[in-house]
Amino acid sequence: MTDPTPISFDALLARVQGILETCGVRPESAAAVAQVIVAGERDACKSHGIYRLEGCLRVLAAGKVDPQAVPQIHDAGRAVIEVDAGGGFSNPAFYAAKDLLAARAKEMGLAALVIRDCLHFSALWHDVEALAADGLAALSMCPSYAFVAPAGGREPLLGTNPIAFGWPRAGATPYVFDFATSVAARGEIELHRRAGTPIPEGWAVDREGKPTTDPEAALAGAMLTFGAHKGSAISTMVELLSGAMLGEFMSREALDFMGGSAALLPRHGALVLALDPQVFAARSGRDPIAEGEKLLTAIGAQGARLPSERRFAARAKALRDGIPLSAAELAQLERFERL
Ligand code: NDP
Ligand code: PYC
Repeated sequence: MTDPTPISFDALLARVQGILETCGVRPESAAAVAQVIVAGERDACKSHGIYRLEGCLRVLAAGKVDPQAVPQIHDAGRAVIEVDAGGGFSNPAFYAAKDLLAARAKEMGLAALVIRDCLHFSALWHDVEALAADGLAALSMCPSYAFVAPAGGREPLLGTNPIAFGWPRAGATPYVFDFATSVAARGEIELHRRAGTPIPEGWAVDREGKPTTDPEAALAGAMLTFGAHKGSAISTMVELLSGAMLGEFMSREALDFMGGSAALLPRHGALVLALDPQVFAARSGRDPIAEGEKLLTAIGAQGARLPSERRFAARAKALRDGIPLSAAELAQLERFERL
């Protein structure tokens, strides 16, 4: 096997954006989608890095995402702001409304962004990290497509339903966690399938409901929630808050809309909450960021790592040395550039 070839963030960004534009995506949307894909690759989040480009191109070719959609903001000056992605990608819709969401959270203490009718394929840490950079705590969640069995069941019904949380820190990278409520993201299982490696025990059951470490059998069967009934309940909450409550697809409908195929990325809504810790703590006379710091440093003092520490370390390395791409990944990029 040959060593990976390093490529700079800007060079990879330009190539991914160029591929999307060639496939008909309007430049502003291509830029937003490329940012989140390349940031995932830079941070060594392979399941939502450049591997996702292939899925985006497949949905574009299937006509299940509008590449020219321009996000429309609906703002009545209240705590809930809506942005209609118009069947386009979620990332440009988020970035179209992000500054308004942050300003409203600072004005009112908390504000919510409802993203309607979007093609959602990406990692969520990108959104909460951007809000934490504005001094805000943030929660982001969305349904996905129904490949996960509820705890105690064996039929796929829930999505891999990611949830991310961000908390600002003074002079440090924010506290951010971001995970699928299934044991692993579906993308992780797909990467095992491609590599021909087994998945760890406890990730999935086969069509007969039997535990499996075979990625093919897992993709054909049902994925499992993390933490048994606890993850199942959190996943259900994600369906209710970012599906039912918004009047947007839950994961079952999202899968049906894509013809029952995981080859196409899911289309539904998303919910992003932004909270200003300074507003919440104002009457206490205490500094919420300094208070939070006591906990976060105490965790580190035990030798435990914080979520996203691995990601931030990977980012620093990639920005210094380049983003390592395998020969197969480079060949695929070149193939897409010839489309
Ligand atoms: P992981 O299990 O890889 O990571 C989950 C989180 O836990 C990360 O914040 C990670 O930080 C942190 N973490 C991992 N190990 C430790 C540890 N030992 N100590 C402390 N923290 C730790 O994520 P998933 O596979 O569940 O999800 C991957 C991505 O997939 C997410 O970004 C998610 O948004 C995305 N996704 C998107 C979906 C969609 O529909 N759009 C659906 C499902 C998932 P670190 O990164 O630093 O390791
Ligand atoms: O990895 O489960 C996943 C996923 C679904 C949609 C985007 N990512």
